[in-house]
Amino acid sequence: MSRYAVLLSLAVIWIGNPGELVRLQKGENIISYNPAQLCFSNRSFAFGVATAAYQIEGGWNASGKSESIWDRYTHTHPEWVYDHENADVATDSYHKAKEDVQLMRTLGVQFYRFSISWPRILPEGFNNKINEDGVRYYNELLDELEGNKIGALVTMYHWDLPQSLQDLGGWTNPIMADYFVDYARVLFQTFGDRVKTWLTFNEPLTFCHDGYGGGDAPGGRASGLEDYMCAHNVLRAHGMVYRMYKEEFDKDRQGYVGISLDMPWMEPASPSAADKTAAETARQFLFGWFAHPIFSTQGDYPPIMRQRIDAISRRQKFARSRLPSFTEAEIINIRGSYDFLGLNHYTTNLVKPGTGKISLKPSYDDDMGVKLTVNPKWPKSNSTWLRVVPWGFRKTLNWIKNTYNNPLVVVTENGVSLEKGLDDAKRVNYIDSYLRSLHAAIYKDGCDVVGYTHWSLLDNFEWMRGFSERFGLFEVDYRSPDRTRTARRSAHYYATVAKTGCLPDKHDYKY
Ligand code: GBH
Repeated sequence: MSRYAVLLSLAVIWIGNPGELVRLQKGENIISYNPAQLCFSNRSFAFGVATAAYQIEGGWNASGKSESIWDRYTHTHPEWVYDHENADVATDSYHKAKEDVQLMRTLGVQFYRFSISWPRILPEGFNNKINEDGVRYYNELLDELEGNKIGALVTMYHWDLPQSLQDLGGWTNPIMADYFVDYARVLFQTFGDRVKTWLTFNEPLTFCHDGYGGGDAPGGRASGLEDYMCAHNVLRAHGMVYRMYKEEFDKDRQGYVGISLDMPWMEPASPSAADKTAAETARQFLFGWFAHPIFSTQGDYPPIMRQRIDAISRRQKFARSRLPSFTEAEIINIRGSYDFLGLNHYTTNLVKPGTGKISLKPSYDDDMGVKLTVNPKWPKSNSTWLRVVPWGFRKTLNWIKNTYNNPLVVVTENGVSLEKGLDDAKRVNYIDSYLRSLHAAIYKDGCDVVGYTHWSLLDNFEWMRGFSERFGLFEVDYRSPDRTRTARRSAHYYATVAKTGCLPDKHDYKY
């Protein structure tokens, strides 16, 4: 078997044990690539699992926690959720920190990506009142992780805005950026001694586009307006938090702040020039919207968004573009505000140009002007939007490498939803095929990826789909008061990957 060396600029991020140094090195290194056995080189590549506060914690009003926009939404409009459920209890992880960490221990993962609930830490939304029991819970979780030598990658915002702040306009209100900075400062002060790797936001595309532009909480349903306002303030907030962290908390440059952005691969529906252009436009609208201001050398919104939205706004007789403008100072503040890029990747779409019709009513879809489809032959999952297309992962990573000068990437989510059941061979195949694609992106193409996070540790509340879509390595029995967790076949498979750093032969793990 031919063994050959690939020269790549190696950047190592250690999502280490809390309390230990998190180190980042950039330099030249040689990693050997052996196609016979796919290994992720050495322990500098980390495997983890992810969850999010609202989806697992439960304890929605326990010990001082206030209402989030998702509590309000699911309580007032249960019929908007597929199975009319809510996450009042969810997997009850608020009472099961120890048990959850034990699950991770059996997986042998190097880190846990979880999110902190803003309304649990700051019930008023503001930093005038800190909820001690909220702090206690995350301290307990961090202690437990440390005791089990599992690192922490912490998301500050995974969609559960305090309702009190939504009452002030939420992310459409520019002042929200200041309140987010106040919240982030509390997190750095309280947990920053142990947590060295942070994500400001999870998927602003989803919570701005689906939440403010569409029907997800808080249900703004103002596409082409509120979604752009939300994104604008989120980007400002992200830049401000990054700078604040570096100035106030990270003098010795041992901490890392990034953001998680989601990107389905956008594949041209045909090799035609029109389809290729449409696919690139879609990438810029979906990913570039957030990535261009932060990760490109120019900063600011992608030129194609500026052009299209300005022009369409004019045709709709708006006095100004519906896409807000940054000040020069904001552009500079946001540009380069990252230590790494968090990528959430699940699936692929085919892209061709849209009809070109522009309605009078503002619409993000009209602004983007493309038509997204899938190849009906691509294997299905239990989510309509998610088809299994492993090669799209490699293309996504290469596009990021080429577009943003090969930034340091941590895959912060990847996974698949299936029916209930422990023998989830399809999930094993999904992970295996996506990891092969990731491996090629790193060792054949030189993409600078240093970590992989599986979504999810366990089944949880899947937003608008309630409990009907299951993404867990561990199955959760929602009918048992204990919310009993049971390892699926994929948990055994993933444990082998996480413990050895190599992809086993499919029959080479115990189940
Ligand atoms: C992630 O988003 C989330 O970060 C995570 O919380 C979630 O549990 C996980 O995915 C699994 O879904 O129903 O047709 O309107 C992934 C990106 C964006 C995919 C919103 C689903 C809704 C499509 N998601 N999208 S649709």
